[in-house]
Amino acid sequence: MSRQTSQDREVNIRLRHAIVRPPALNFADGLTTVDLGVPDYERALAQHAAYCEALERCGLALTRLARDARHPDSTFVEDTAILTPRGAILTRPGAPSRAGEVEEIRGALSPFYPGFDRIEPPGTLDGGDICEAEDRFFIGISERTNEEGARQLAAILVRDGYTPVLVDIRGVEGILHLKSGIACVGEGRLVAIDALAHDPALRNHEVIPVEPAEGYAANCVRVNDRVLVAAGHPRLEAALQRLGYDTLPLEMSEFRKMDGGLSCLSLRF
Ligand code: CIR
Repeated sequence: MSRQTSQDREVNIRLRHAIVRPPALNFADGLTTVDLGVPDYERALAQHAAYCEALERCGLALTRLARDARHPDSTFVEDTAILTPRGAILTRPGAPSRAGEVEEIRGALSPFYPGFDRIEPPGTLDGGDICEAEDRFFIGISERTNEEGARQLAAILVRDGYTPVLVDIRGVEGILHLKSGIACVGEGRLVAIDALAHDPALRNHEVIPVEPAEGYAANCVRVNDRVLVAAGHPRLEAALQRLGYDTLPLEMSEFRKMDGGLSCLSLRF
């Protein structure tokens, strides 16, 4: 492994790989809670292709999985596994229609990890509820991740030397997952929507607030030297740039219609 810079250590180790899966033709049959209309399939494919290209520009080698029409939400690969520099944990997605997505992801991760921990019944947990922030992991308890799933993951993380921090988002309106509302951009900083910005769980971080009109953009993603941001959110982008971040805006309109954000579209490690 190549030498890490001090900046790399602060955002954990430098990312090398990502797993992605384009949306299947029946992508619009997936789950959604928002009322933004039916996604345009061709546009979704084009946005996904631009997203993959952006990850490659950030230095990642991609494992591109085939489209999977058995699971209309399968483009949101992030929900199926938690990857840390010390191990891989297969999740147990909270939506029954997504349970079958995990096994195939295990196959795709097998070349990279010697073994896997798993979230076991009755635990449920979606990767979108887990936010890695240097040596701590925020674990959202949500409609998808139950207390038992959070407890199991916390035990695995403690075993591996990390600090788990639980954040109950069941009362927070308008977000499906914890990472719909917060993101770690490195250097001890979190981006957060209003409803979470003052949560005591975040007190060890500097919070970059996202104003309500730009709430969707809270799901941004630090990838090595860049921060991917959903296009059309100039105030958050400017705030990040003022702090020295090199932002990379990406069109996400079609994934947003299905409750998806930038982080959901890849597993990065
Ligand atoms: C779902 O409801 O499961 C998908 N339509 C969206 C999943 C988004 N995933 C994420 O935020 N990590």
